[in-house]
Amino acid sequence: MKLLSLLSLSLFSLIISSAYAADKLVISDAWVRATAPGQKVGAAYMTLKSNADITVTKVQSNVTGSVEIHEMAMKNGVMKMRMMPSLPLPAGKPFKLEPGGFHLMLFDLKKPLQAGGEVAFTLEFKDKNGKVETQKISAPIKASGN
Ligand SMILES: [Cu+2]
Repeated sequence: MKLLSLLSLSLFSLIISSAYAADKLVISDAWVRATAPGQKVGAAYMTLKSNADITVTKVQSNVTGSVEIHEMAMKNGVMKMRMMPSLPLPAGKPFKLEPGGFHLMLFDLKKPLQAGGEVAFTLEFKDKNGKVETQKISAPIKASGN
């Protein structure tokens, strides 16, 4: 009996710790803008929220080998995009990648992204101790965000 309760206790803590790891980075409202035939560049949007201070260091996708984190901002009256080598996410604060702002840029698309399809992403991030983890998400392809 004692052994059994000890076992269930360790099982319980195992479940708690794995749930915590999975919840560290929560991704919601992800979508990818459909592209026209011949269009080689696409964009993806999502809301990122972490329960700890983390930095997103790398994004991978199944539709292209080249994904960059971009910031879009008005500079001297001109809309410009800037590549972010990494994206710091403060704990508990939702961070939106949305049209006209931050986004994921998908380069060298092998084929058009058609509405109704899905794109898989893997986000790699590290915590403040440098521990690297990944989070996967599947994002629907849509003509617009609505
Ligand atoms: Cu861009």
